[in-house]
Amino acid sequence: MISQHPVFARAHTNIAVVKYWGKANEQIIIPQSSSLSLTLKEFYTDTSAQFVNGLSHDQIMINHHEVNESQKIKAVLALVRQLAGINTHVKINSVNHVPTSAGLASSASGLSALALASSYAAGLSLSRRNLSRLARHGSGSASRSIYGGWVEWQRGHDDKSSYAFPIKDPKLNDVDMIAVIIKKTPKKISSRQGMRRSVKTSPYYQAWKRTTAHDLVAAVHAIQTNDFQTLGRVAETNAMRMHALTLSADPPFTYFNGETIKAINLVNQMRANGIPCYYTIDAGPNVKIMCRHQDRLKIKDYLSKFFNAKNIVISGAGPGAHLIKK
Ligand code: 2P0
Repeated sequence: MISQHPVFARAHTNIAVVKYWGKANEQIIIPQSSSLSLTLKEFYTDTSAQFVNGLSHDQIMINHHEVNESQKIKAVLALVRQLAGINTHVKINSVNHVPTSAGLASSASGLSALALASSYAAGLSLSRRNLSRLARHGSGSASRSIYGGWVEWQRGHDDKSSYAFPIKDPKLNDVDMIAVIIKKTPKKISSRQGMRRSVKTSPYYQAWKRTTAHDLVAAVHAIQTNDFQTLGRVAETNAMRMHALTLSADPPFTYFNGETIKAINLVNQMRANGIPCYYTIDAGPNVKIMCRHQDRLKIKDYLSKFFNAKNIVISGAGPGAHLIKK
């Protein structure tokens, strides 16, 4: 039965250490390869959902603005209605505590929170696995934000087999991510367009698929054996190889800007000075620096000499998507 009251859910973003960059099926979002991420405590989306009889259309508010055209949101809502056997329209209110479209994966937290809030509001009680599959239909990376901590999204080969799950027995439990927020304006080439172009035109795409499969195995092993150095090396290499797919596409493009390169150089300097830290970069100019909790403040202090301290945000691991009371 559909809920008579709004249902509130919170989901946190995640940052991939082994990246998802390309779809095998664009319709239902089956990726070309598996990926691995850490869910982050400091960045999240709160979403409420209520199906209301007699409503003539879906009313969707994101950050207090009405949104009409969102393929990602429509994909999730269509599936929820199909699963619940209803035609009722819905009121959605979503607020990001993440800079939208700044390469900090607001779609991961947003679509994950939407999957939980809307399915629950429609009277469904989905398992975590099915929530992950539902969120995946909205946005690939959202499938991982259903869970907290270290999470793998297994590629699978169809709708049923492509879902995320938490890494078993993680031993690396003191990793923080330091986000250097370089630019908050929306990017010119969406992840969706960028990955499509890379799959279609980069001559390196097959090499990426081969190497990223090895990276995944190495990263999982590093997490399970408390091997921070290996995880960091794998994450950096994997991120740079992902960005090589944008540089090698036709026409080529990049999400980096000058400040991105500056942050990369600073990480290399800190490491040369004996501070263990590694960078990763998503589909935007921001740089996220992976470190152990004990080193986070000295890294922030050092970065603050070169970037505005307000734009340097430290986050530990966060929880999976959950319902909240308002
Ligand atoms: C990731 N990114 O693994 C990769 C790394 C960005 C770079 O997943 O088309 O919003 O909605 O499935 O998940 C961002 O892309 O793309 C992303 P869609 P999504 O986190």
